[in-house]
Amino acid sequence: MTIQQEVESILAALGVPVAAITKGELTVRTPITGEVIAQVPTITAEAAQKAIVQAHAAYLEWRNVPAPKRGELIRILGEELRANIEPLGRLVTIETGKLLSEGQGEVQEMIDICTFAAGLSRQLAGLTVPSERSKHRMMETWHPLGVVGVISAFNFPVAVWSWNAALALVCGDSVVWKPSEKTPLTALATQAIFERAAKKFGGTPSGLATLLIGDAKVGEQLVDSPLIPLVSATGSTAMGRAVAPKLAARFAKAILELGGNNAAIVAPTADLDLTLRAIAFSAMGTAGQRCTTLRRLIVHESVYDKLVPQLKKVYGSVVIGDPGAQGTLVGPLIDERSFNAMQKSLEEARSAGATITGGERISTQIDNKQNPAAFYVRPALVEISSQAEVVKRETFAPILYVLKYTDFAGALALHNDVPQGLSSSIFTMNLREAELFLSATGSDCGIANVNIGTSGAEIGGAFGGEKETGGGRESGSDAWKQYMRRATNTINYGTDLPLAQGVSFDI
Ligand code: UN1
Repeated sequence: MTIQQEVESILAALGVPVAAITKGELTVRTPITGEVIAQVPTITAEAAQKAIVQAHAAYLEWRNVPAPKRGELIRILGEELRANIEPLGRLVTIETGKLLSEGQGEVQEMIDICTFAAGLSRQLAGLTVPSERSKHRMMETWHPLGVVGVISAFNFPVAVWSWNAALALVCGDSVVWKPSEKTPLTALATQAIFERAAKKFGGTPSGLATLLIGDAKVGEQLVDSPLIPLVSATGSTAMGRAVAPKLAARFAKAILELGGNNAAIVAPTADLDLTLRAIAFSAMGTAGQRCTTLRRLIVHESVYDKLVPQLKKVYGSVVIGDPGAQGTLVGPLIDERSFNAMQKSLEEARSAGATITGGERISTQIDNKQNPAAFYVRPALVEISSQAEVVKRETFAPILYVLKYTDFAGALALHNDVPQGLSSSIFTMNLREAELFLSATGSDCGIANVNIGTSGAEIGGAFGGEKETGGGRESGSDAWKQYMRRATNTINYGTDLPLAQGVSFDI
């Protein structure tokens, strides 16, 4: 069976009609071989506008459904995803080039957020606040917000939708989704799975969760629509820079999950065996294409000569190739553009005096064929003496910059001296260093870890970062509050009308 045939059979089994993937203007390729696997129709501006209006109507209805009932829809969605973890995970692998276990892991992340959101649907609770006035009560109520626009990236093509959609839907919102143009197939499959869940639930307002496949213009429609009070956008810092001011200008809310330039400090007492394994997964996993990928390693001079040669060995021997094959650890880059960007950054690092191991293109035979349109690379280890401009930039590819440090304060300064602030780690057995790293004067990131890598966060915590990463938080903890509006209520159950702050106003 060819990859294209496999894609068609997976999609048919998941409920996506063949016409939805054969007769369109958007060309979809698999990064595994670079071959075309589908032609997907895109939406017109008028149809997108209609869909947004329909989503608004759906919200007006859905907000009246009790929250625990809304949670039931998401519980069913989780069950449907669980039943389809293998085919959907495989489709994620085909469309993004992730390993099979990473593709399935992504679907597991969707299932986990559904479990979380179903429970949350009974916990959308506000505080009761003591009033300064006699016979008064104050409380807060959380209400549904409206239509939530979701713009997602190719690297987590379906999990990011689920983080947003599962929360938004239990919160009483409707969702309009514009996926990456590189990954419309997994989006179509997810939409079909959602529709099946909605049917099992007993029907939902039409347009409750809508998929809009199109280019950046569709994203702009979401950003500009007065019917959309919240846009959750994942992608580059450049995209965030374009989107944020537009949302601010119309006082809409934004959840921005943009670039990361994640670092780990390896201290003198680090458990080097564990550290090595953690670095390998964080830096090379998903071919360096996670926003949480480890991009900078700050190593104490006393362990540098022990750790770095070991790392070089791992980088030199890691199996690169078909992400669907047993034993592969590094799959392809998403496309040629990504490969060129990687080479450009490596060139820049070389000019800045770096010593580079790896980074070259690897030719991989898949199905006994050479695939000139597929881009496999050996992950690059780049030893560099200072944080040159290229180190401060996020290159979405497997490049790990390695820096040496002498004192802990210097390591922390290096760590925070980049424009991005998503994820971070320290490897140490020294309690003082670990606690300092997590303190207010330590890592300035939204995620700070001890003795685990920067990537692979669980859904239970709030996910996102500071500075150019955009400041948004998705997924667990109290991220749900962004998908609702808070009303503060004061109730007078007495016969007097005392005014706050002791103001008198006798008429
Ligand atoms: C992303 O790369 O956009 O923490 C999300 C992780 C995953 C999510 C990454 N759970 O690596």
